[in-house]
Amino acid sequence: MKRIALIGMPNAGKSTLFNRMSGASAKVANWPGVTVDLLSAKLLLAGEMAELVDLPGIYDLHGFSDDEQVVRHFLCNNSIDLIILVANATQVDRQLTLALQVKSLGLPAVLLLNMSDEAKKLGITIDNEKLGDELGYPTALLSAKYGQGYGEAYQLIEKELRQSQATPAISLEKDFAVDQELEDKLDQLVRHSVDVPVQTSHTLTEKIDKITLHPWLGLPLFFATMYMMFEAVYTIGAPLQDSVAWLLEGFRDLALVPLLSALPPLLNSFLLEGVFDGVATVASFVPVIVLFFLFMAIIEDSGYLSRAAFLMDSLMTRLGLDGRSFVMLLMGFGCNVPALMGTRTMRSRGLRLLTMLVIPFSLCSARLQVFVFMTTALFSPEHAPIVLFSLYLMTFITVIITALIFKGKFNSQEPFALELPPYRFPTGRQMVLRGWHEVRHFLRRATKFITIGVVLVWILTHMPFGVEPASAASWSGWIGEFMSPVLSPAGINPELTVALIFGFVAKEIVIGALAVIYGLEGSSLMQGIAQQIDWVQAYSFMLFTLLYTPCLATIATLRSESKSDWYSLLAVVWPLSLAWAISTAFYQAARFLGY
Ligand SMILES: Nc1nc2c(ncn2[C@@H]2O[C@H](COP(=O)(O)OP(=O)(O)OP(=O)(O)O)[C@@H](O)[C@H]2O)c(=O)[nH]1
Ligand SMILES: [Mg+2]
Repeated sequence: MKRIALIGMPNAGKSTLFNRMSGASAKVANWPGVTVDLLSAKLLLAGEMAELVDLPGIYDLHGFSDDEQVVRHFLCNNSIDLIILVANATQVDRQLTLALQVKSLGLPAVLLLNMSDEAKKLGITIDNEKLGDELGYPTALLSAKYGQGYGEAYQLIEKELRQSQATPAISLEKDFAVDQELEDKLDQLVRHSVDVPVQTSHTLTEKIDKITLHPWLGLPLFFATMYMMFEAVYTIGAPLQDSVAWLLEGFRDLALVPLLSALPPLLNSFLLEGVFDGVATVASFVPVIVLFFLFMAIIEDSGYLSRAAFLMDSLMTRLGLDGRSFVMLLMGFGCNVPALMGTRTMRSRGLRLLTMLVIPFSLCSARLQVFVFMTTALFSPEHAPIVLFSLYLMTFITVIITALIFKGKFNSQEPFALELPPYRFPTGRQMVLRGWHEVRHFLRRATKFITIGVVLVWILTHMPFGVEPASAASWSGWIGEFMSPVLSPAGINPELTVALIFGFVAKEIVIGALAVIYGLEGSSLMQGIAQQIDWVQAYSFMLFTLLYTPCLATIATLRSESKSDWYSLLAVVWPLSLAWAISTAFYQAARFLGY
């Protein structure tokens, strides 16, 4: 099978093109360093199946950060039939160095000058035929996002692929042409075929930046935006969740209950109160999660992330972190795993380890489900969004505490230069892809962890045979009892304890587990819990859920990215201790104050 690789500088639009060509839903965002790992897809090109590989962005082939190593490693270990060089057409003068390096290695390639829509708006004209002739690579103008020039680019790729011979894996030790020589060549290329108006500026971007980057308005505006986003997720999401839960309840009562009634009671309870209640309770949150990711997509794809990095950089530096760490924390609101991997762009190991230590405090979408559930059950609709936002603030408080304590141990001097990309607006297509990606991600986790988790919880609550489910005599009762000296100071009762234990595997299981433990589902589960615990206990439980040891996938990623057992142990034990300390302090203080 022929192999094609996408190579280009960060944020040039490789993943956008990859998605367009293969129909995949690789993550796209207006931030350099989104793709940090190989991603491949198969597609029919020039009459045969080909493998298309999306790679992390690189500034040049000499780079040594972990994401750049991925590219080097790929080039050195795979034969490649064609390289698609993706360059940002508004920055040809800087982006062609890479093309020249690839050329000097003698690799077959086509050059696509992407973002031609932006170049056009800026009045930049590029004679792509001439540029291609001088460079020695077929060249086309393209807008991967909006589709202009896509047909031509596609034909070009097919034509080259038919002609090209696989080149064996290359050795990057090989000397490139001397850099000065490349520089001169680049100068000449640009002078002959690119016409840039004397003054180019993204005027709209500049206007917006006057407000968003305002010295004292910028940060409050940023936090207000985030608050509005969470408020919107809650106010739109909670009713959506409600309706899905209502539909699932209807399905249960009208179809499942009669259907399963002939089964022996224990099996009936296993299927209905174990598998169905558990999984359905978690599934009812899918709309909230999709909604949340659509908002995140707007923030990420607009370029506001880079502004956040800019605004927070000096504060973060005082904590031993930098603007990129802050952006990774925000990305962690979606899922901690890709955020942890996103730190690969950092060259300093100290900075990387410290950032990876704080990312798991980021309130990910799995935890969001638990909190939407708990706040809806125990707080009024006016208070719920504020409670939710306070948990997001808690993320930052614990990040600050952690960074201050550990910054001496993981220090770094890596300078961080930030380029602010122009504002871009996500297209409907990108939003649909993103939403779909999240639904699939959920289904994968559902089949992998959530079902197994709720089944295990059912077994624990119903064994040994004949006990009152989830009573003190059941296995789960024993576990809750056993752990109670540790968790009762935090106001966490035995039922919640069992849910927390399973939340260690994946945080979504927490609500699934509660459904199974209480033998209830949907709105009746919320009422059931509201009768059992008060808001102080609920908030303490949420604090614990937010902060304690991240899920298994996060731990596995921490281990594989750090390659250190000691570090991984620290990353498990520290959040667990902090979770206990903070929830206990909160609970005791609240009770002391008479709440
Ligand atoms: N205006 C415009 N924006 C584009 C185009 N192609 C991509 N973008 C935007 O550019 C940004 C970066 O796109 P990505 O596809 O994530 O870029 P990438 O090269 O994969 O970036 P890394 O993975 O970080 O190396 C996103 O905001 C895209 O929506 C285009 O043709 N025109
Ligand atoms: Mg990418």
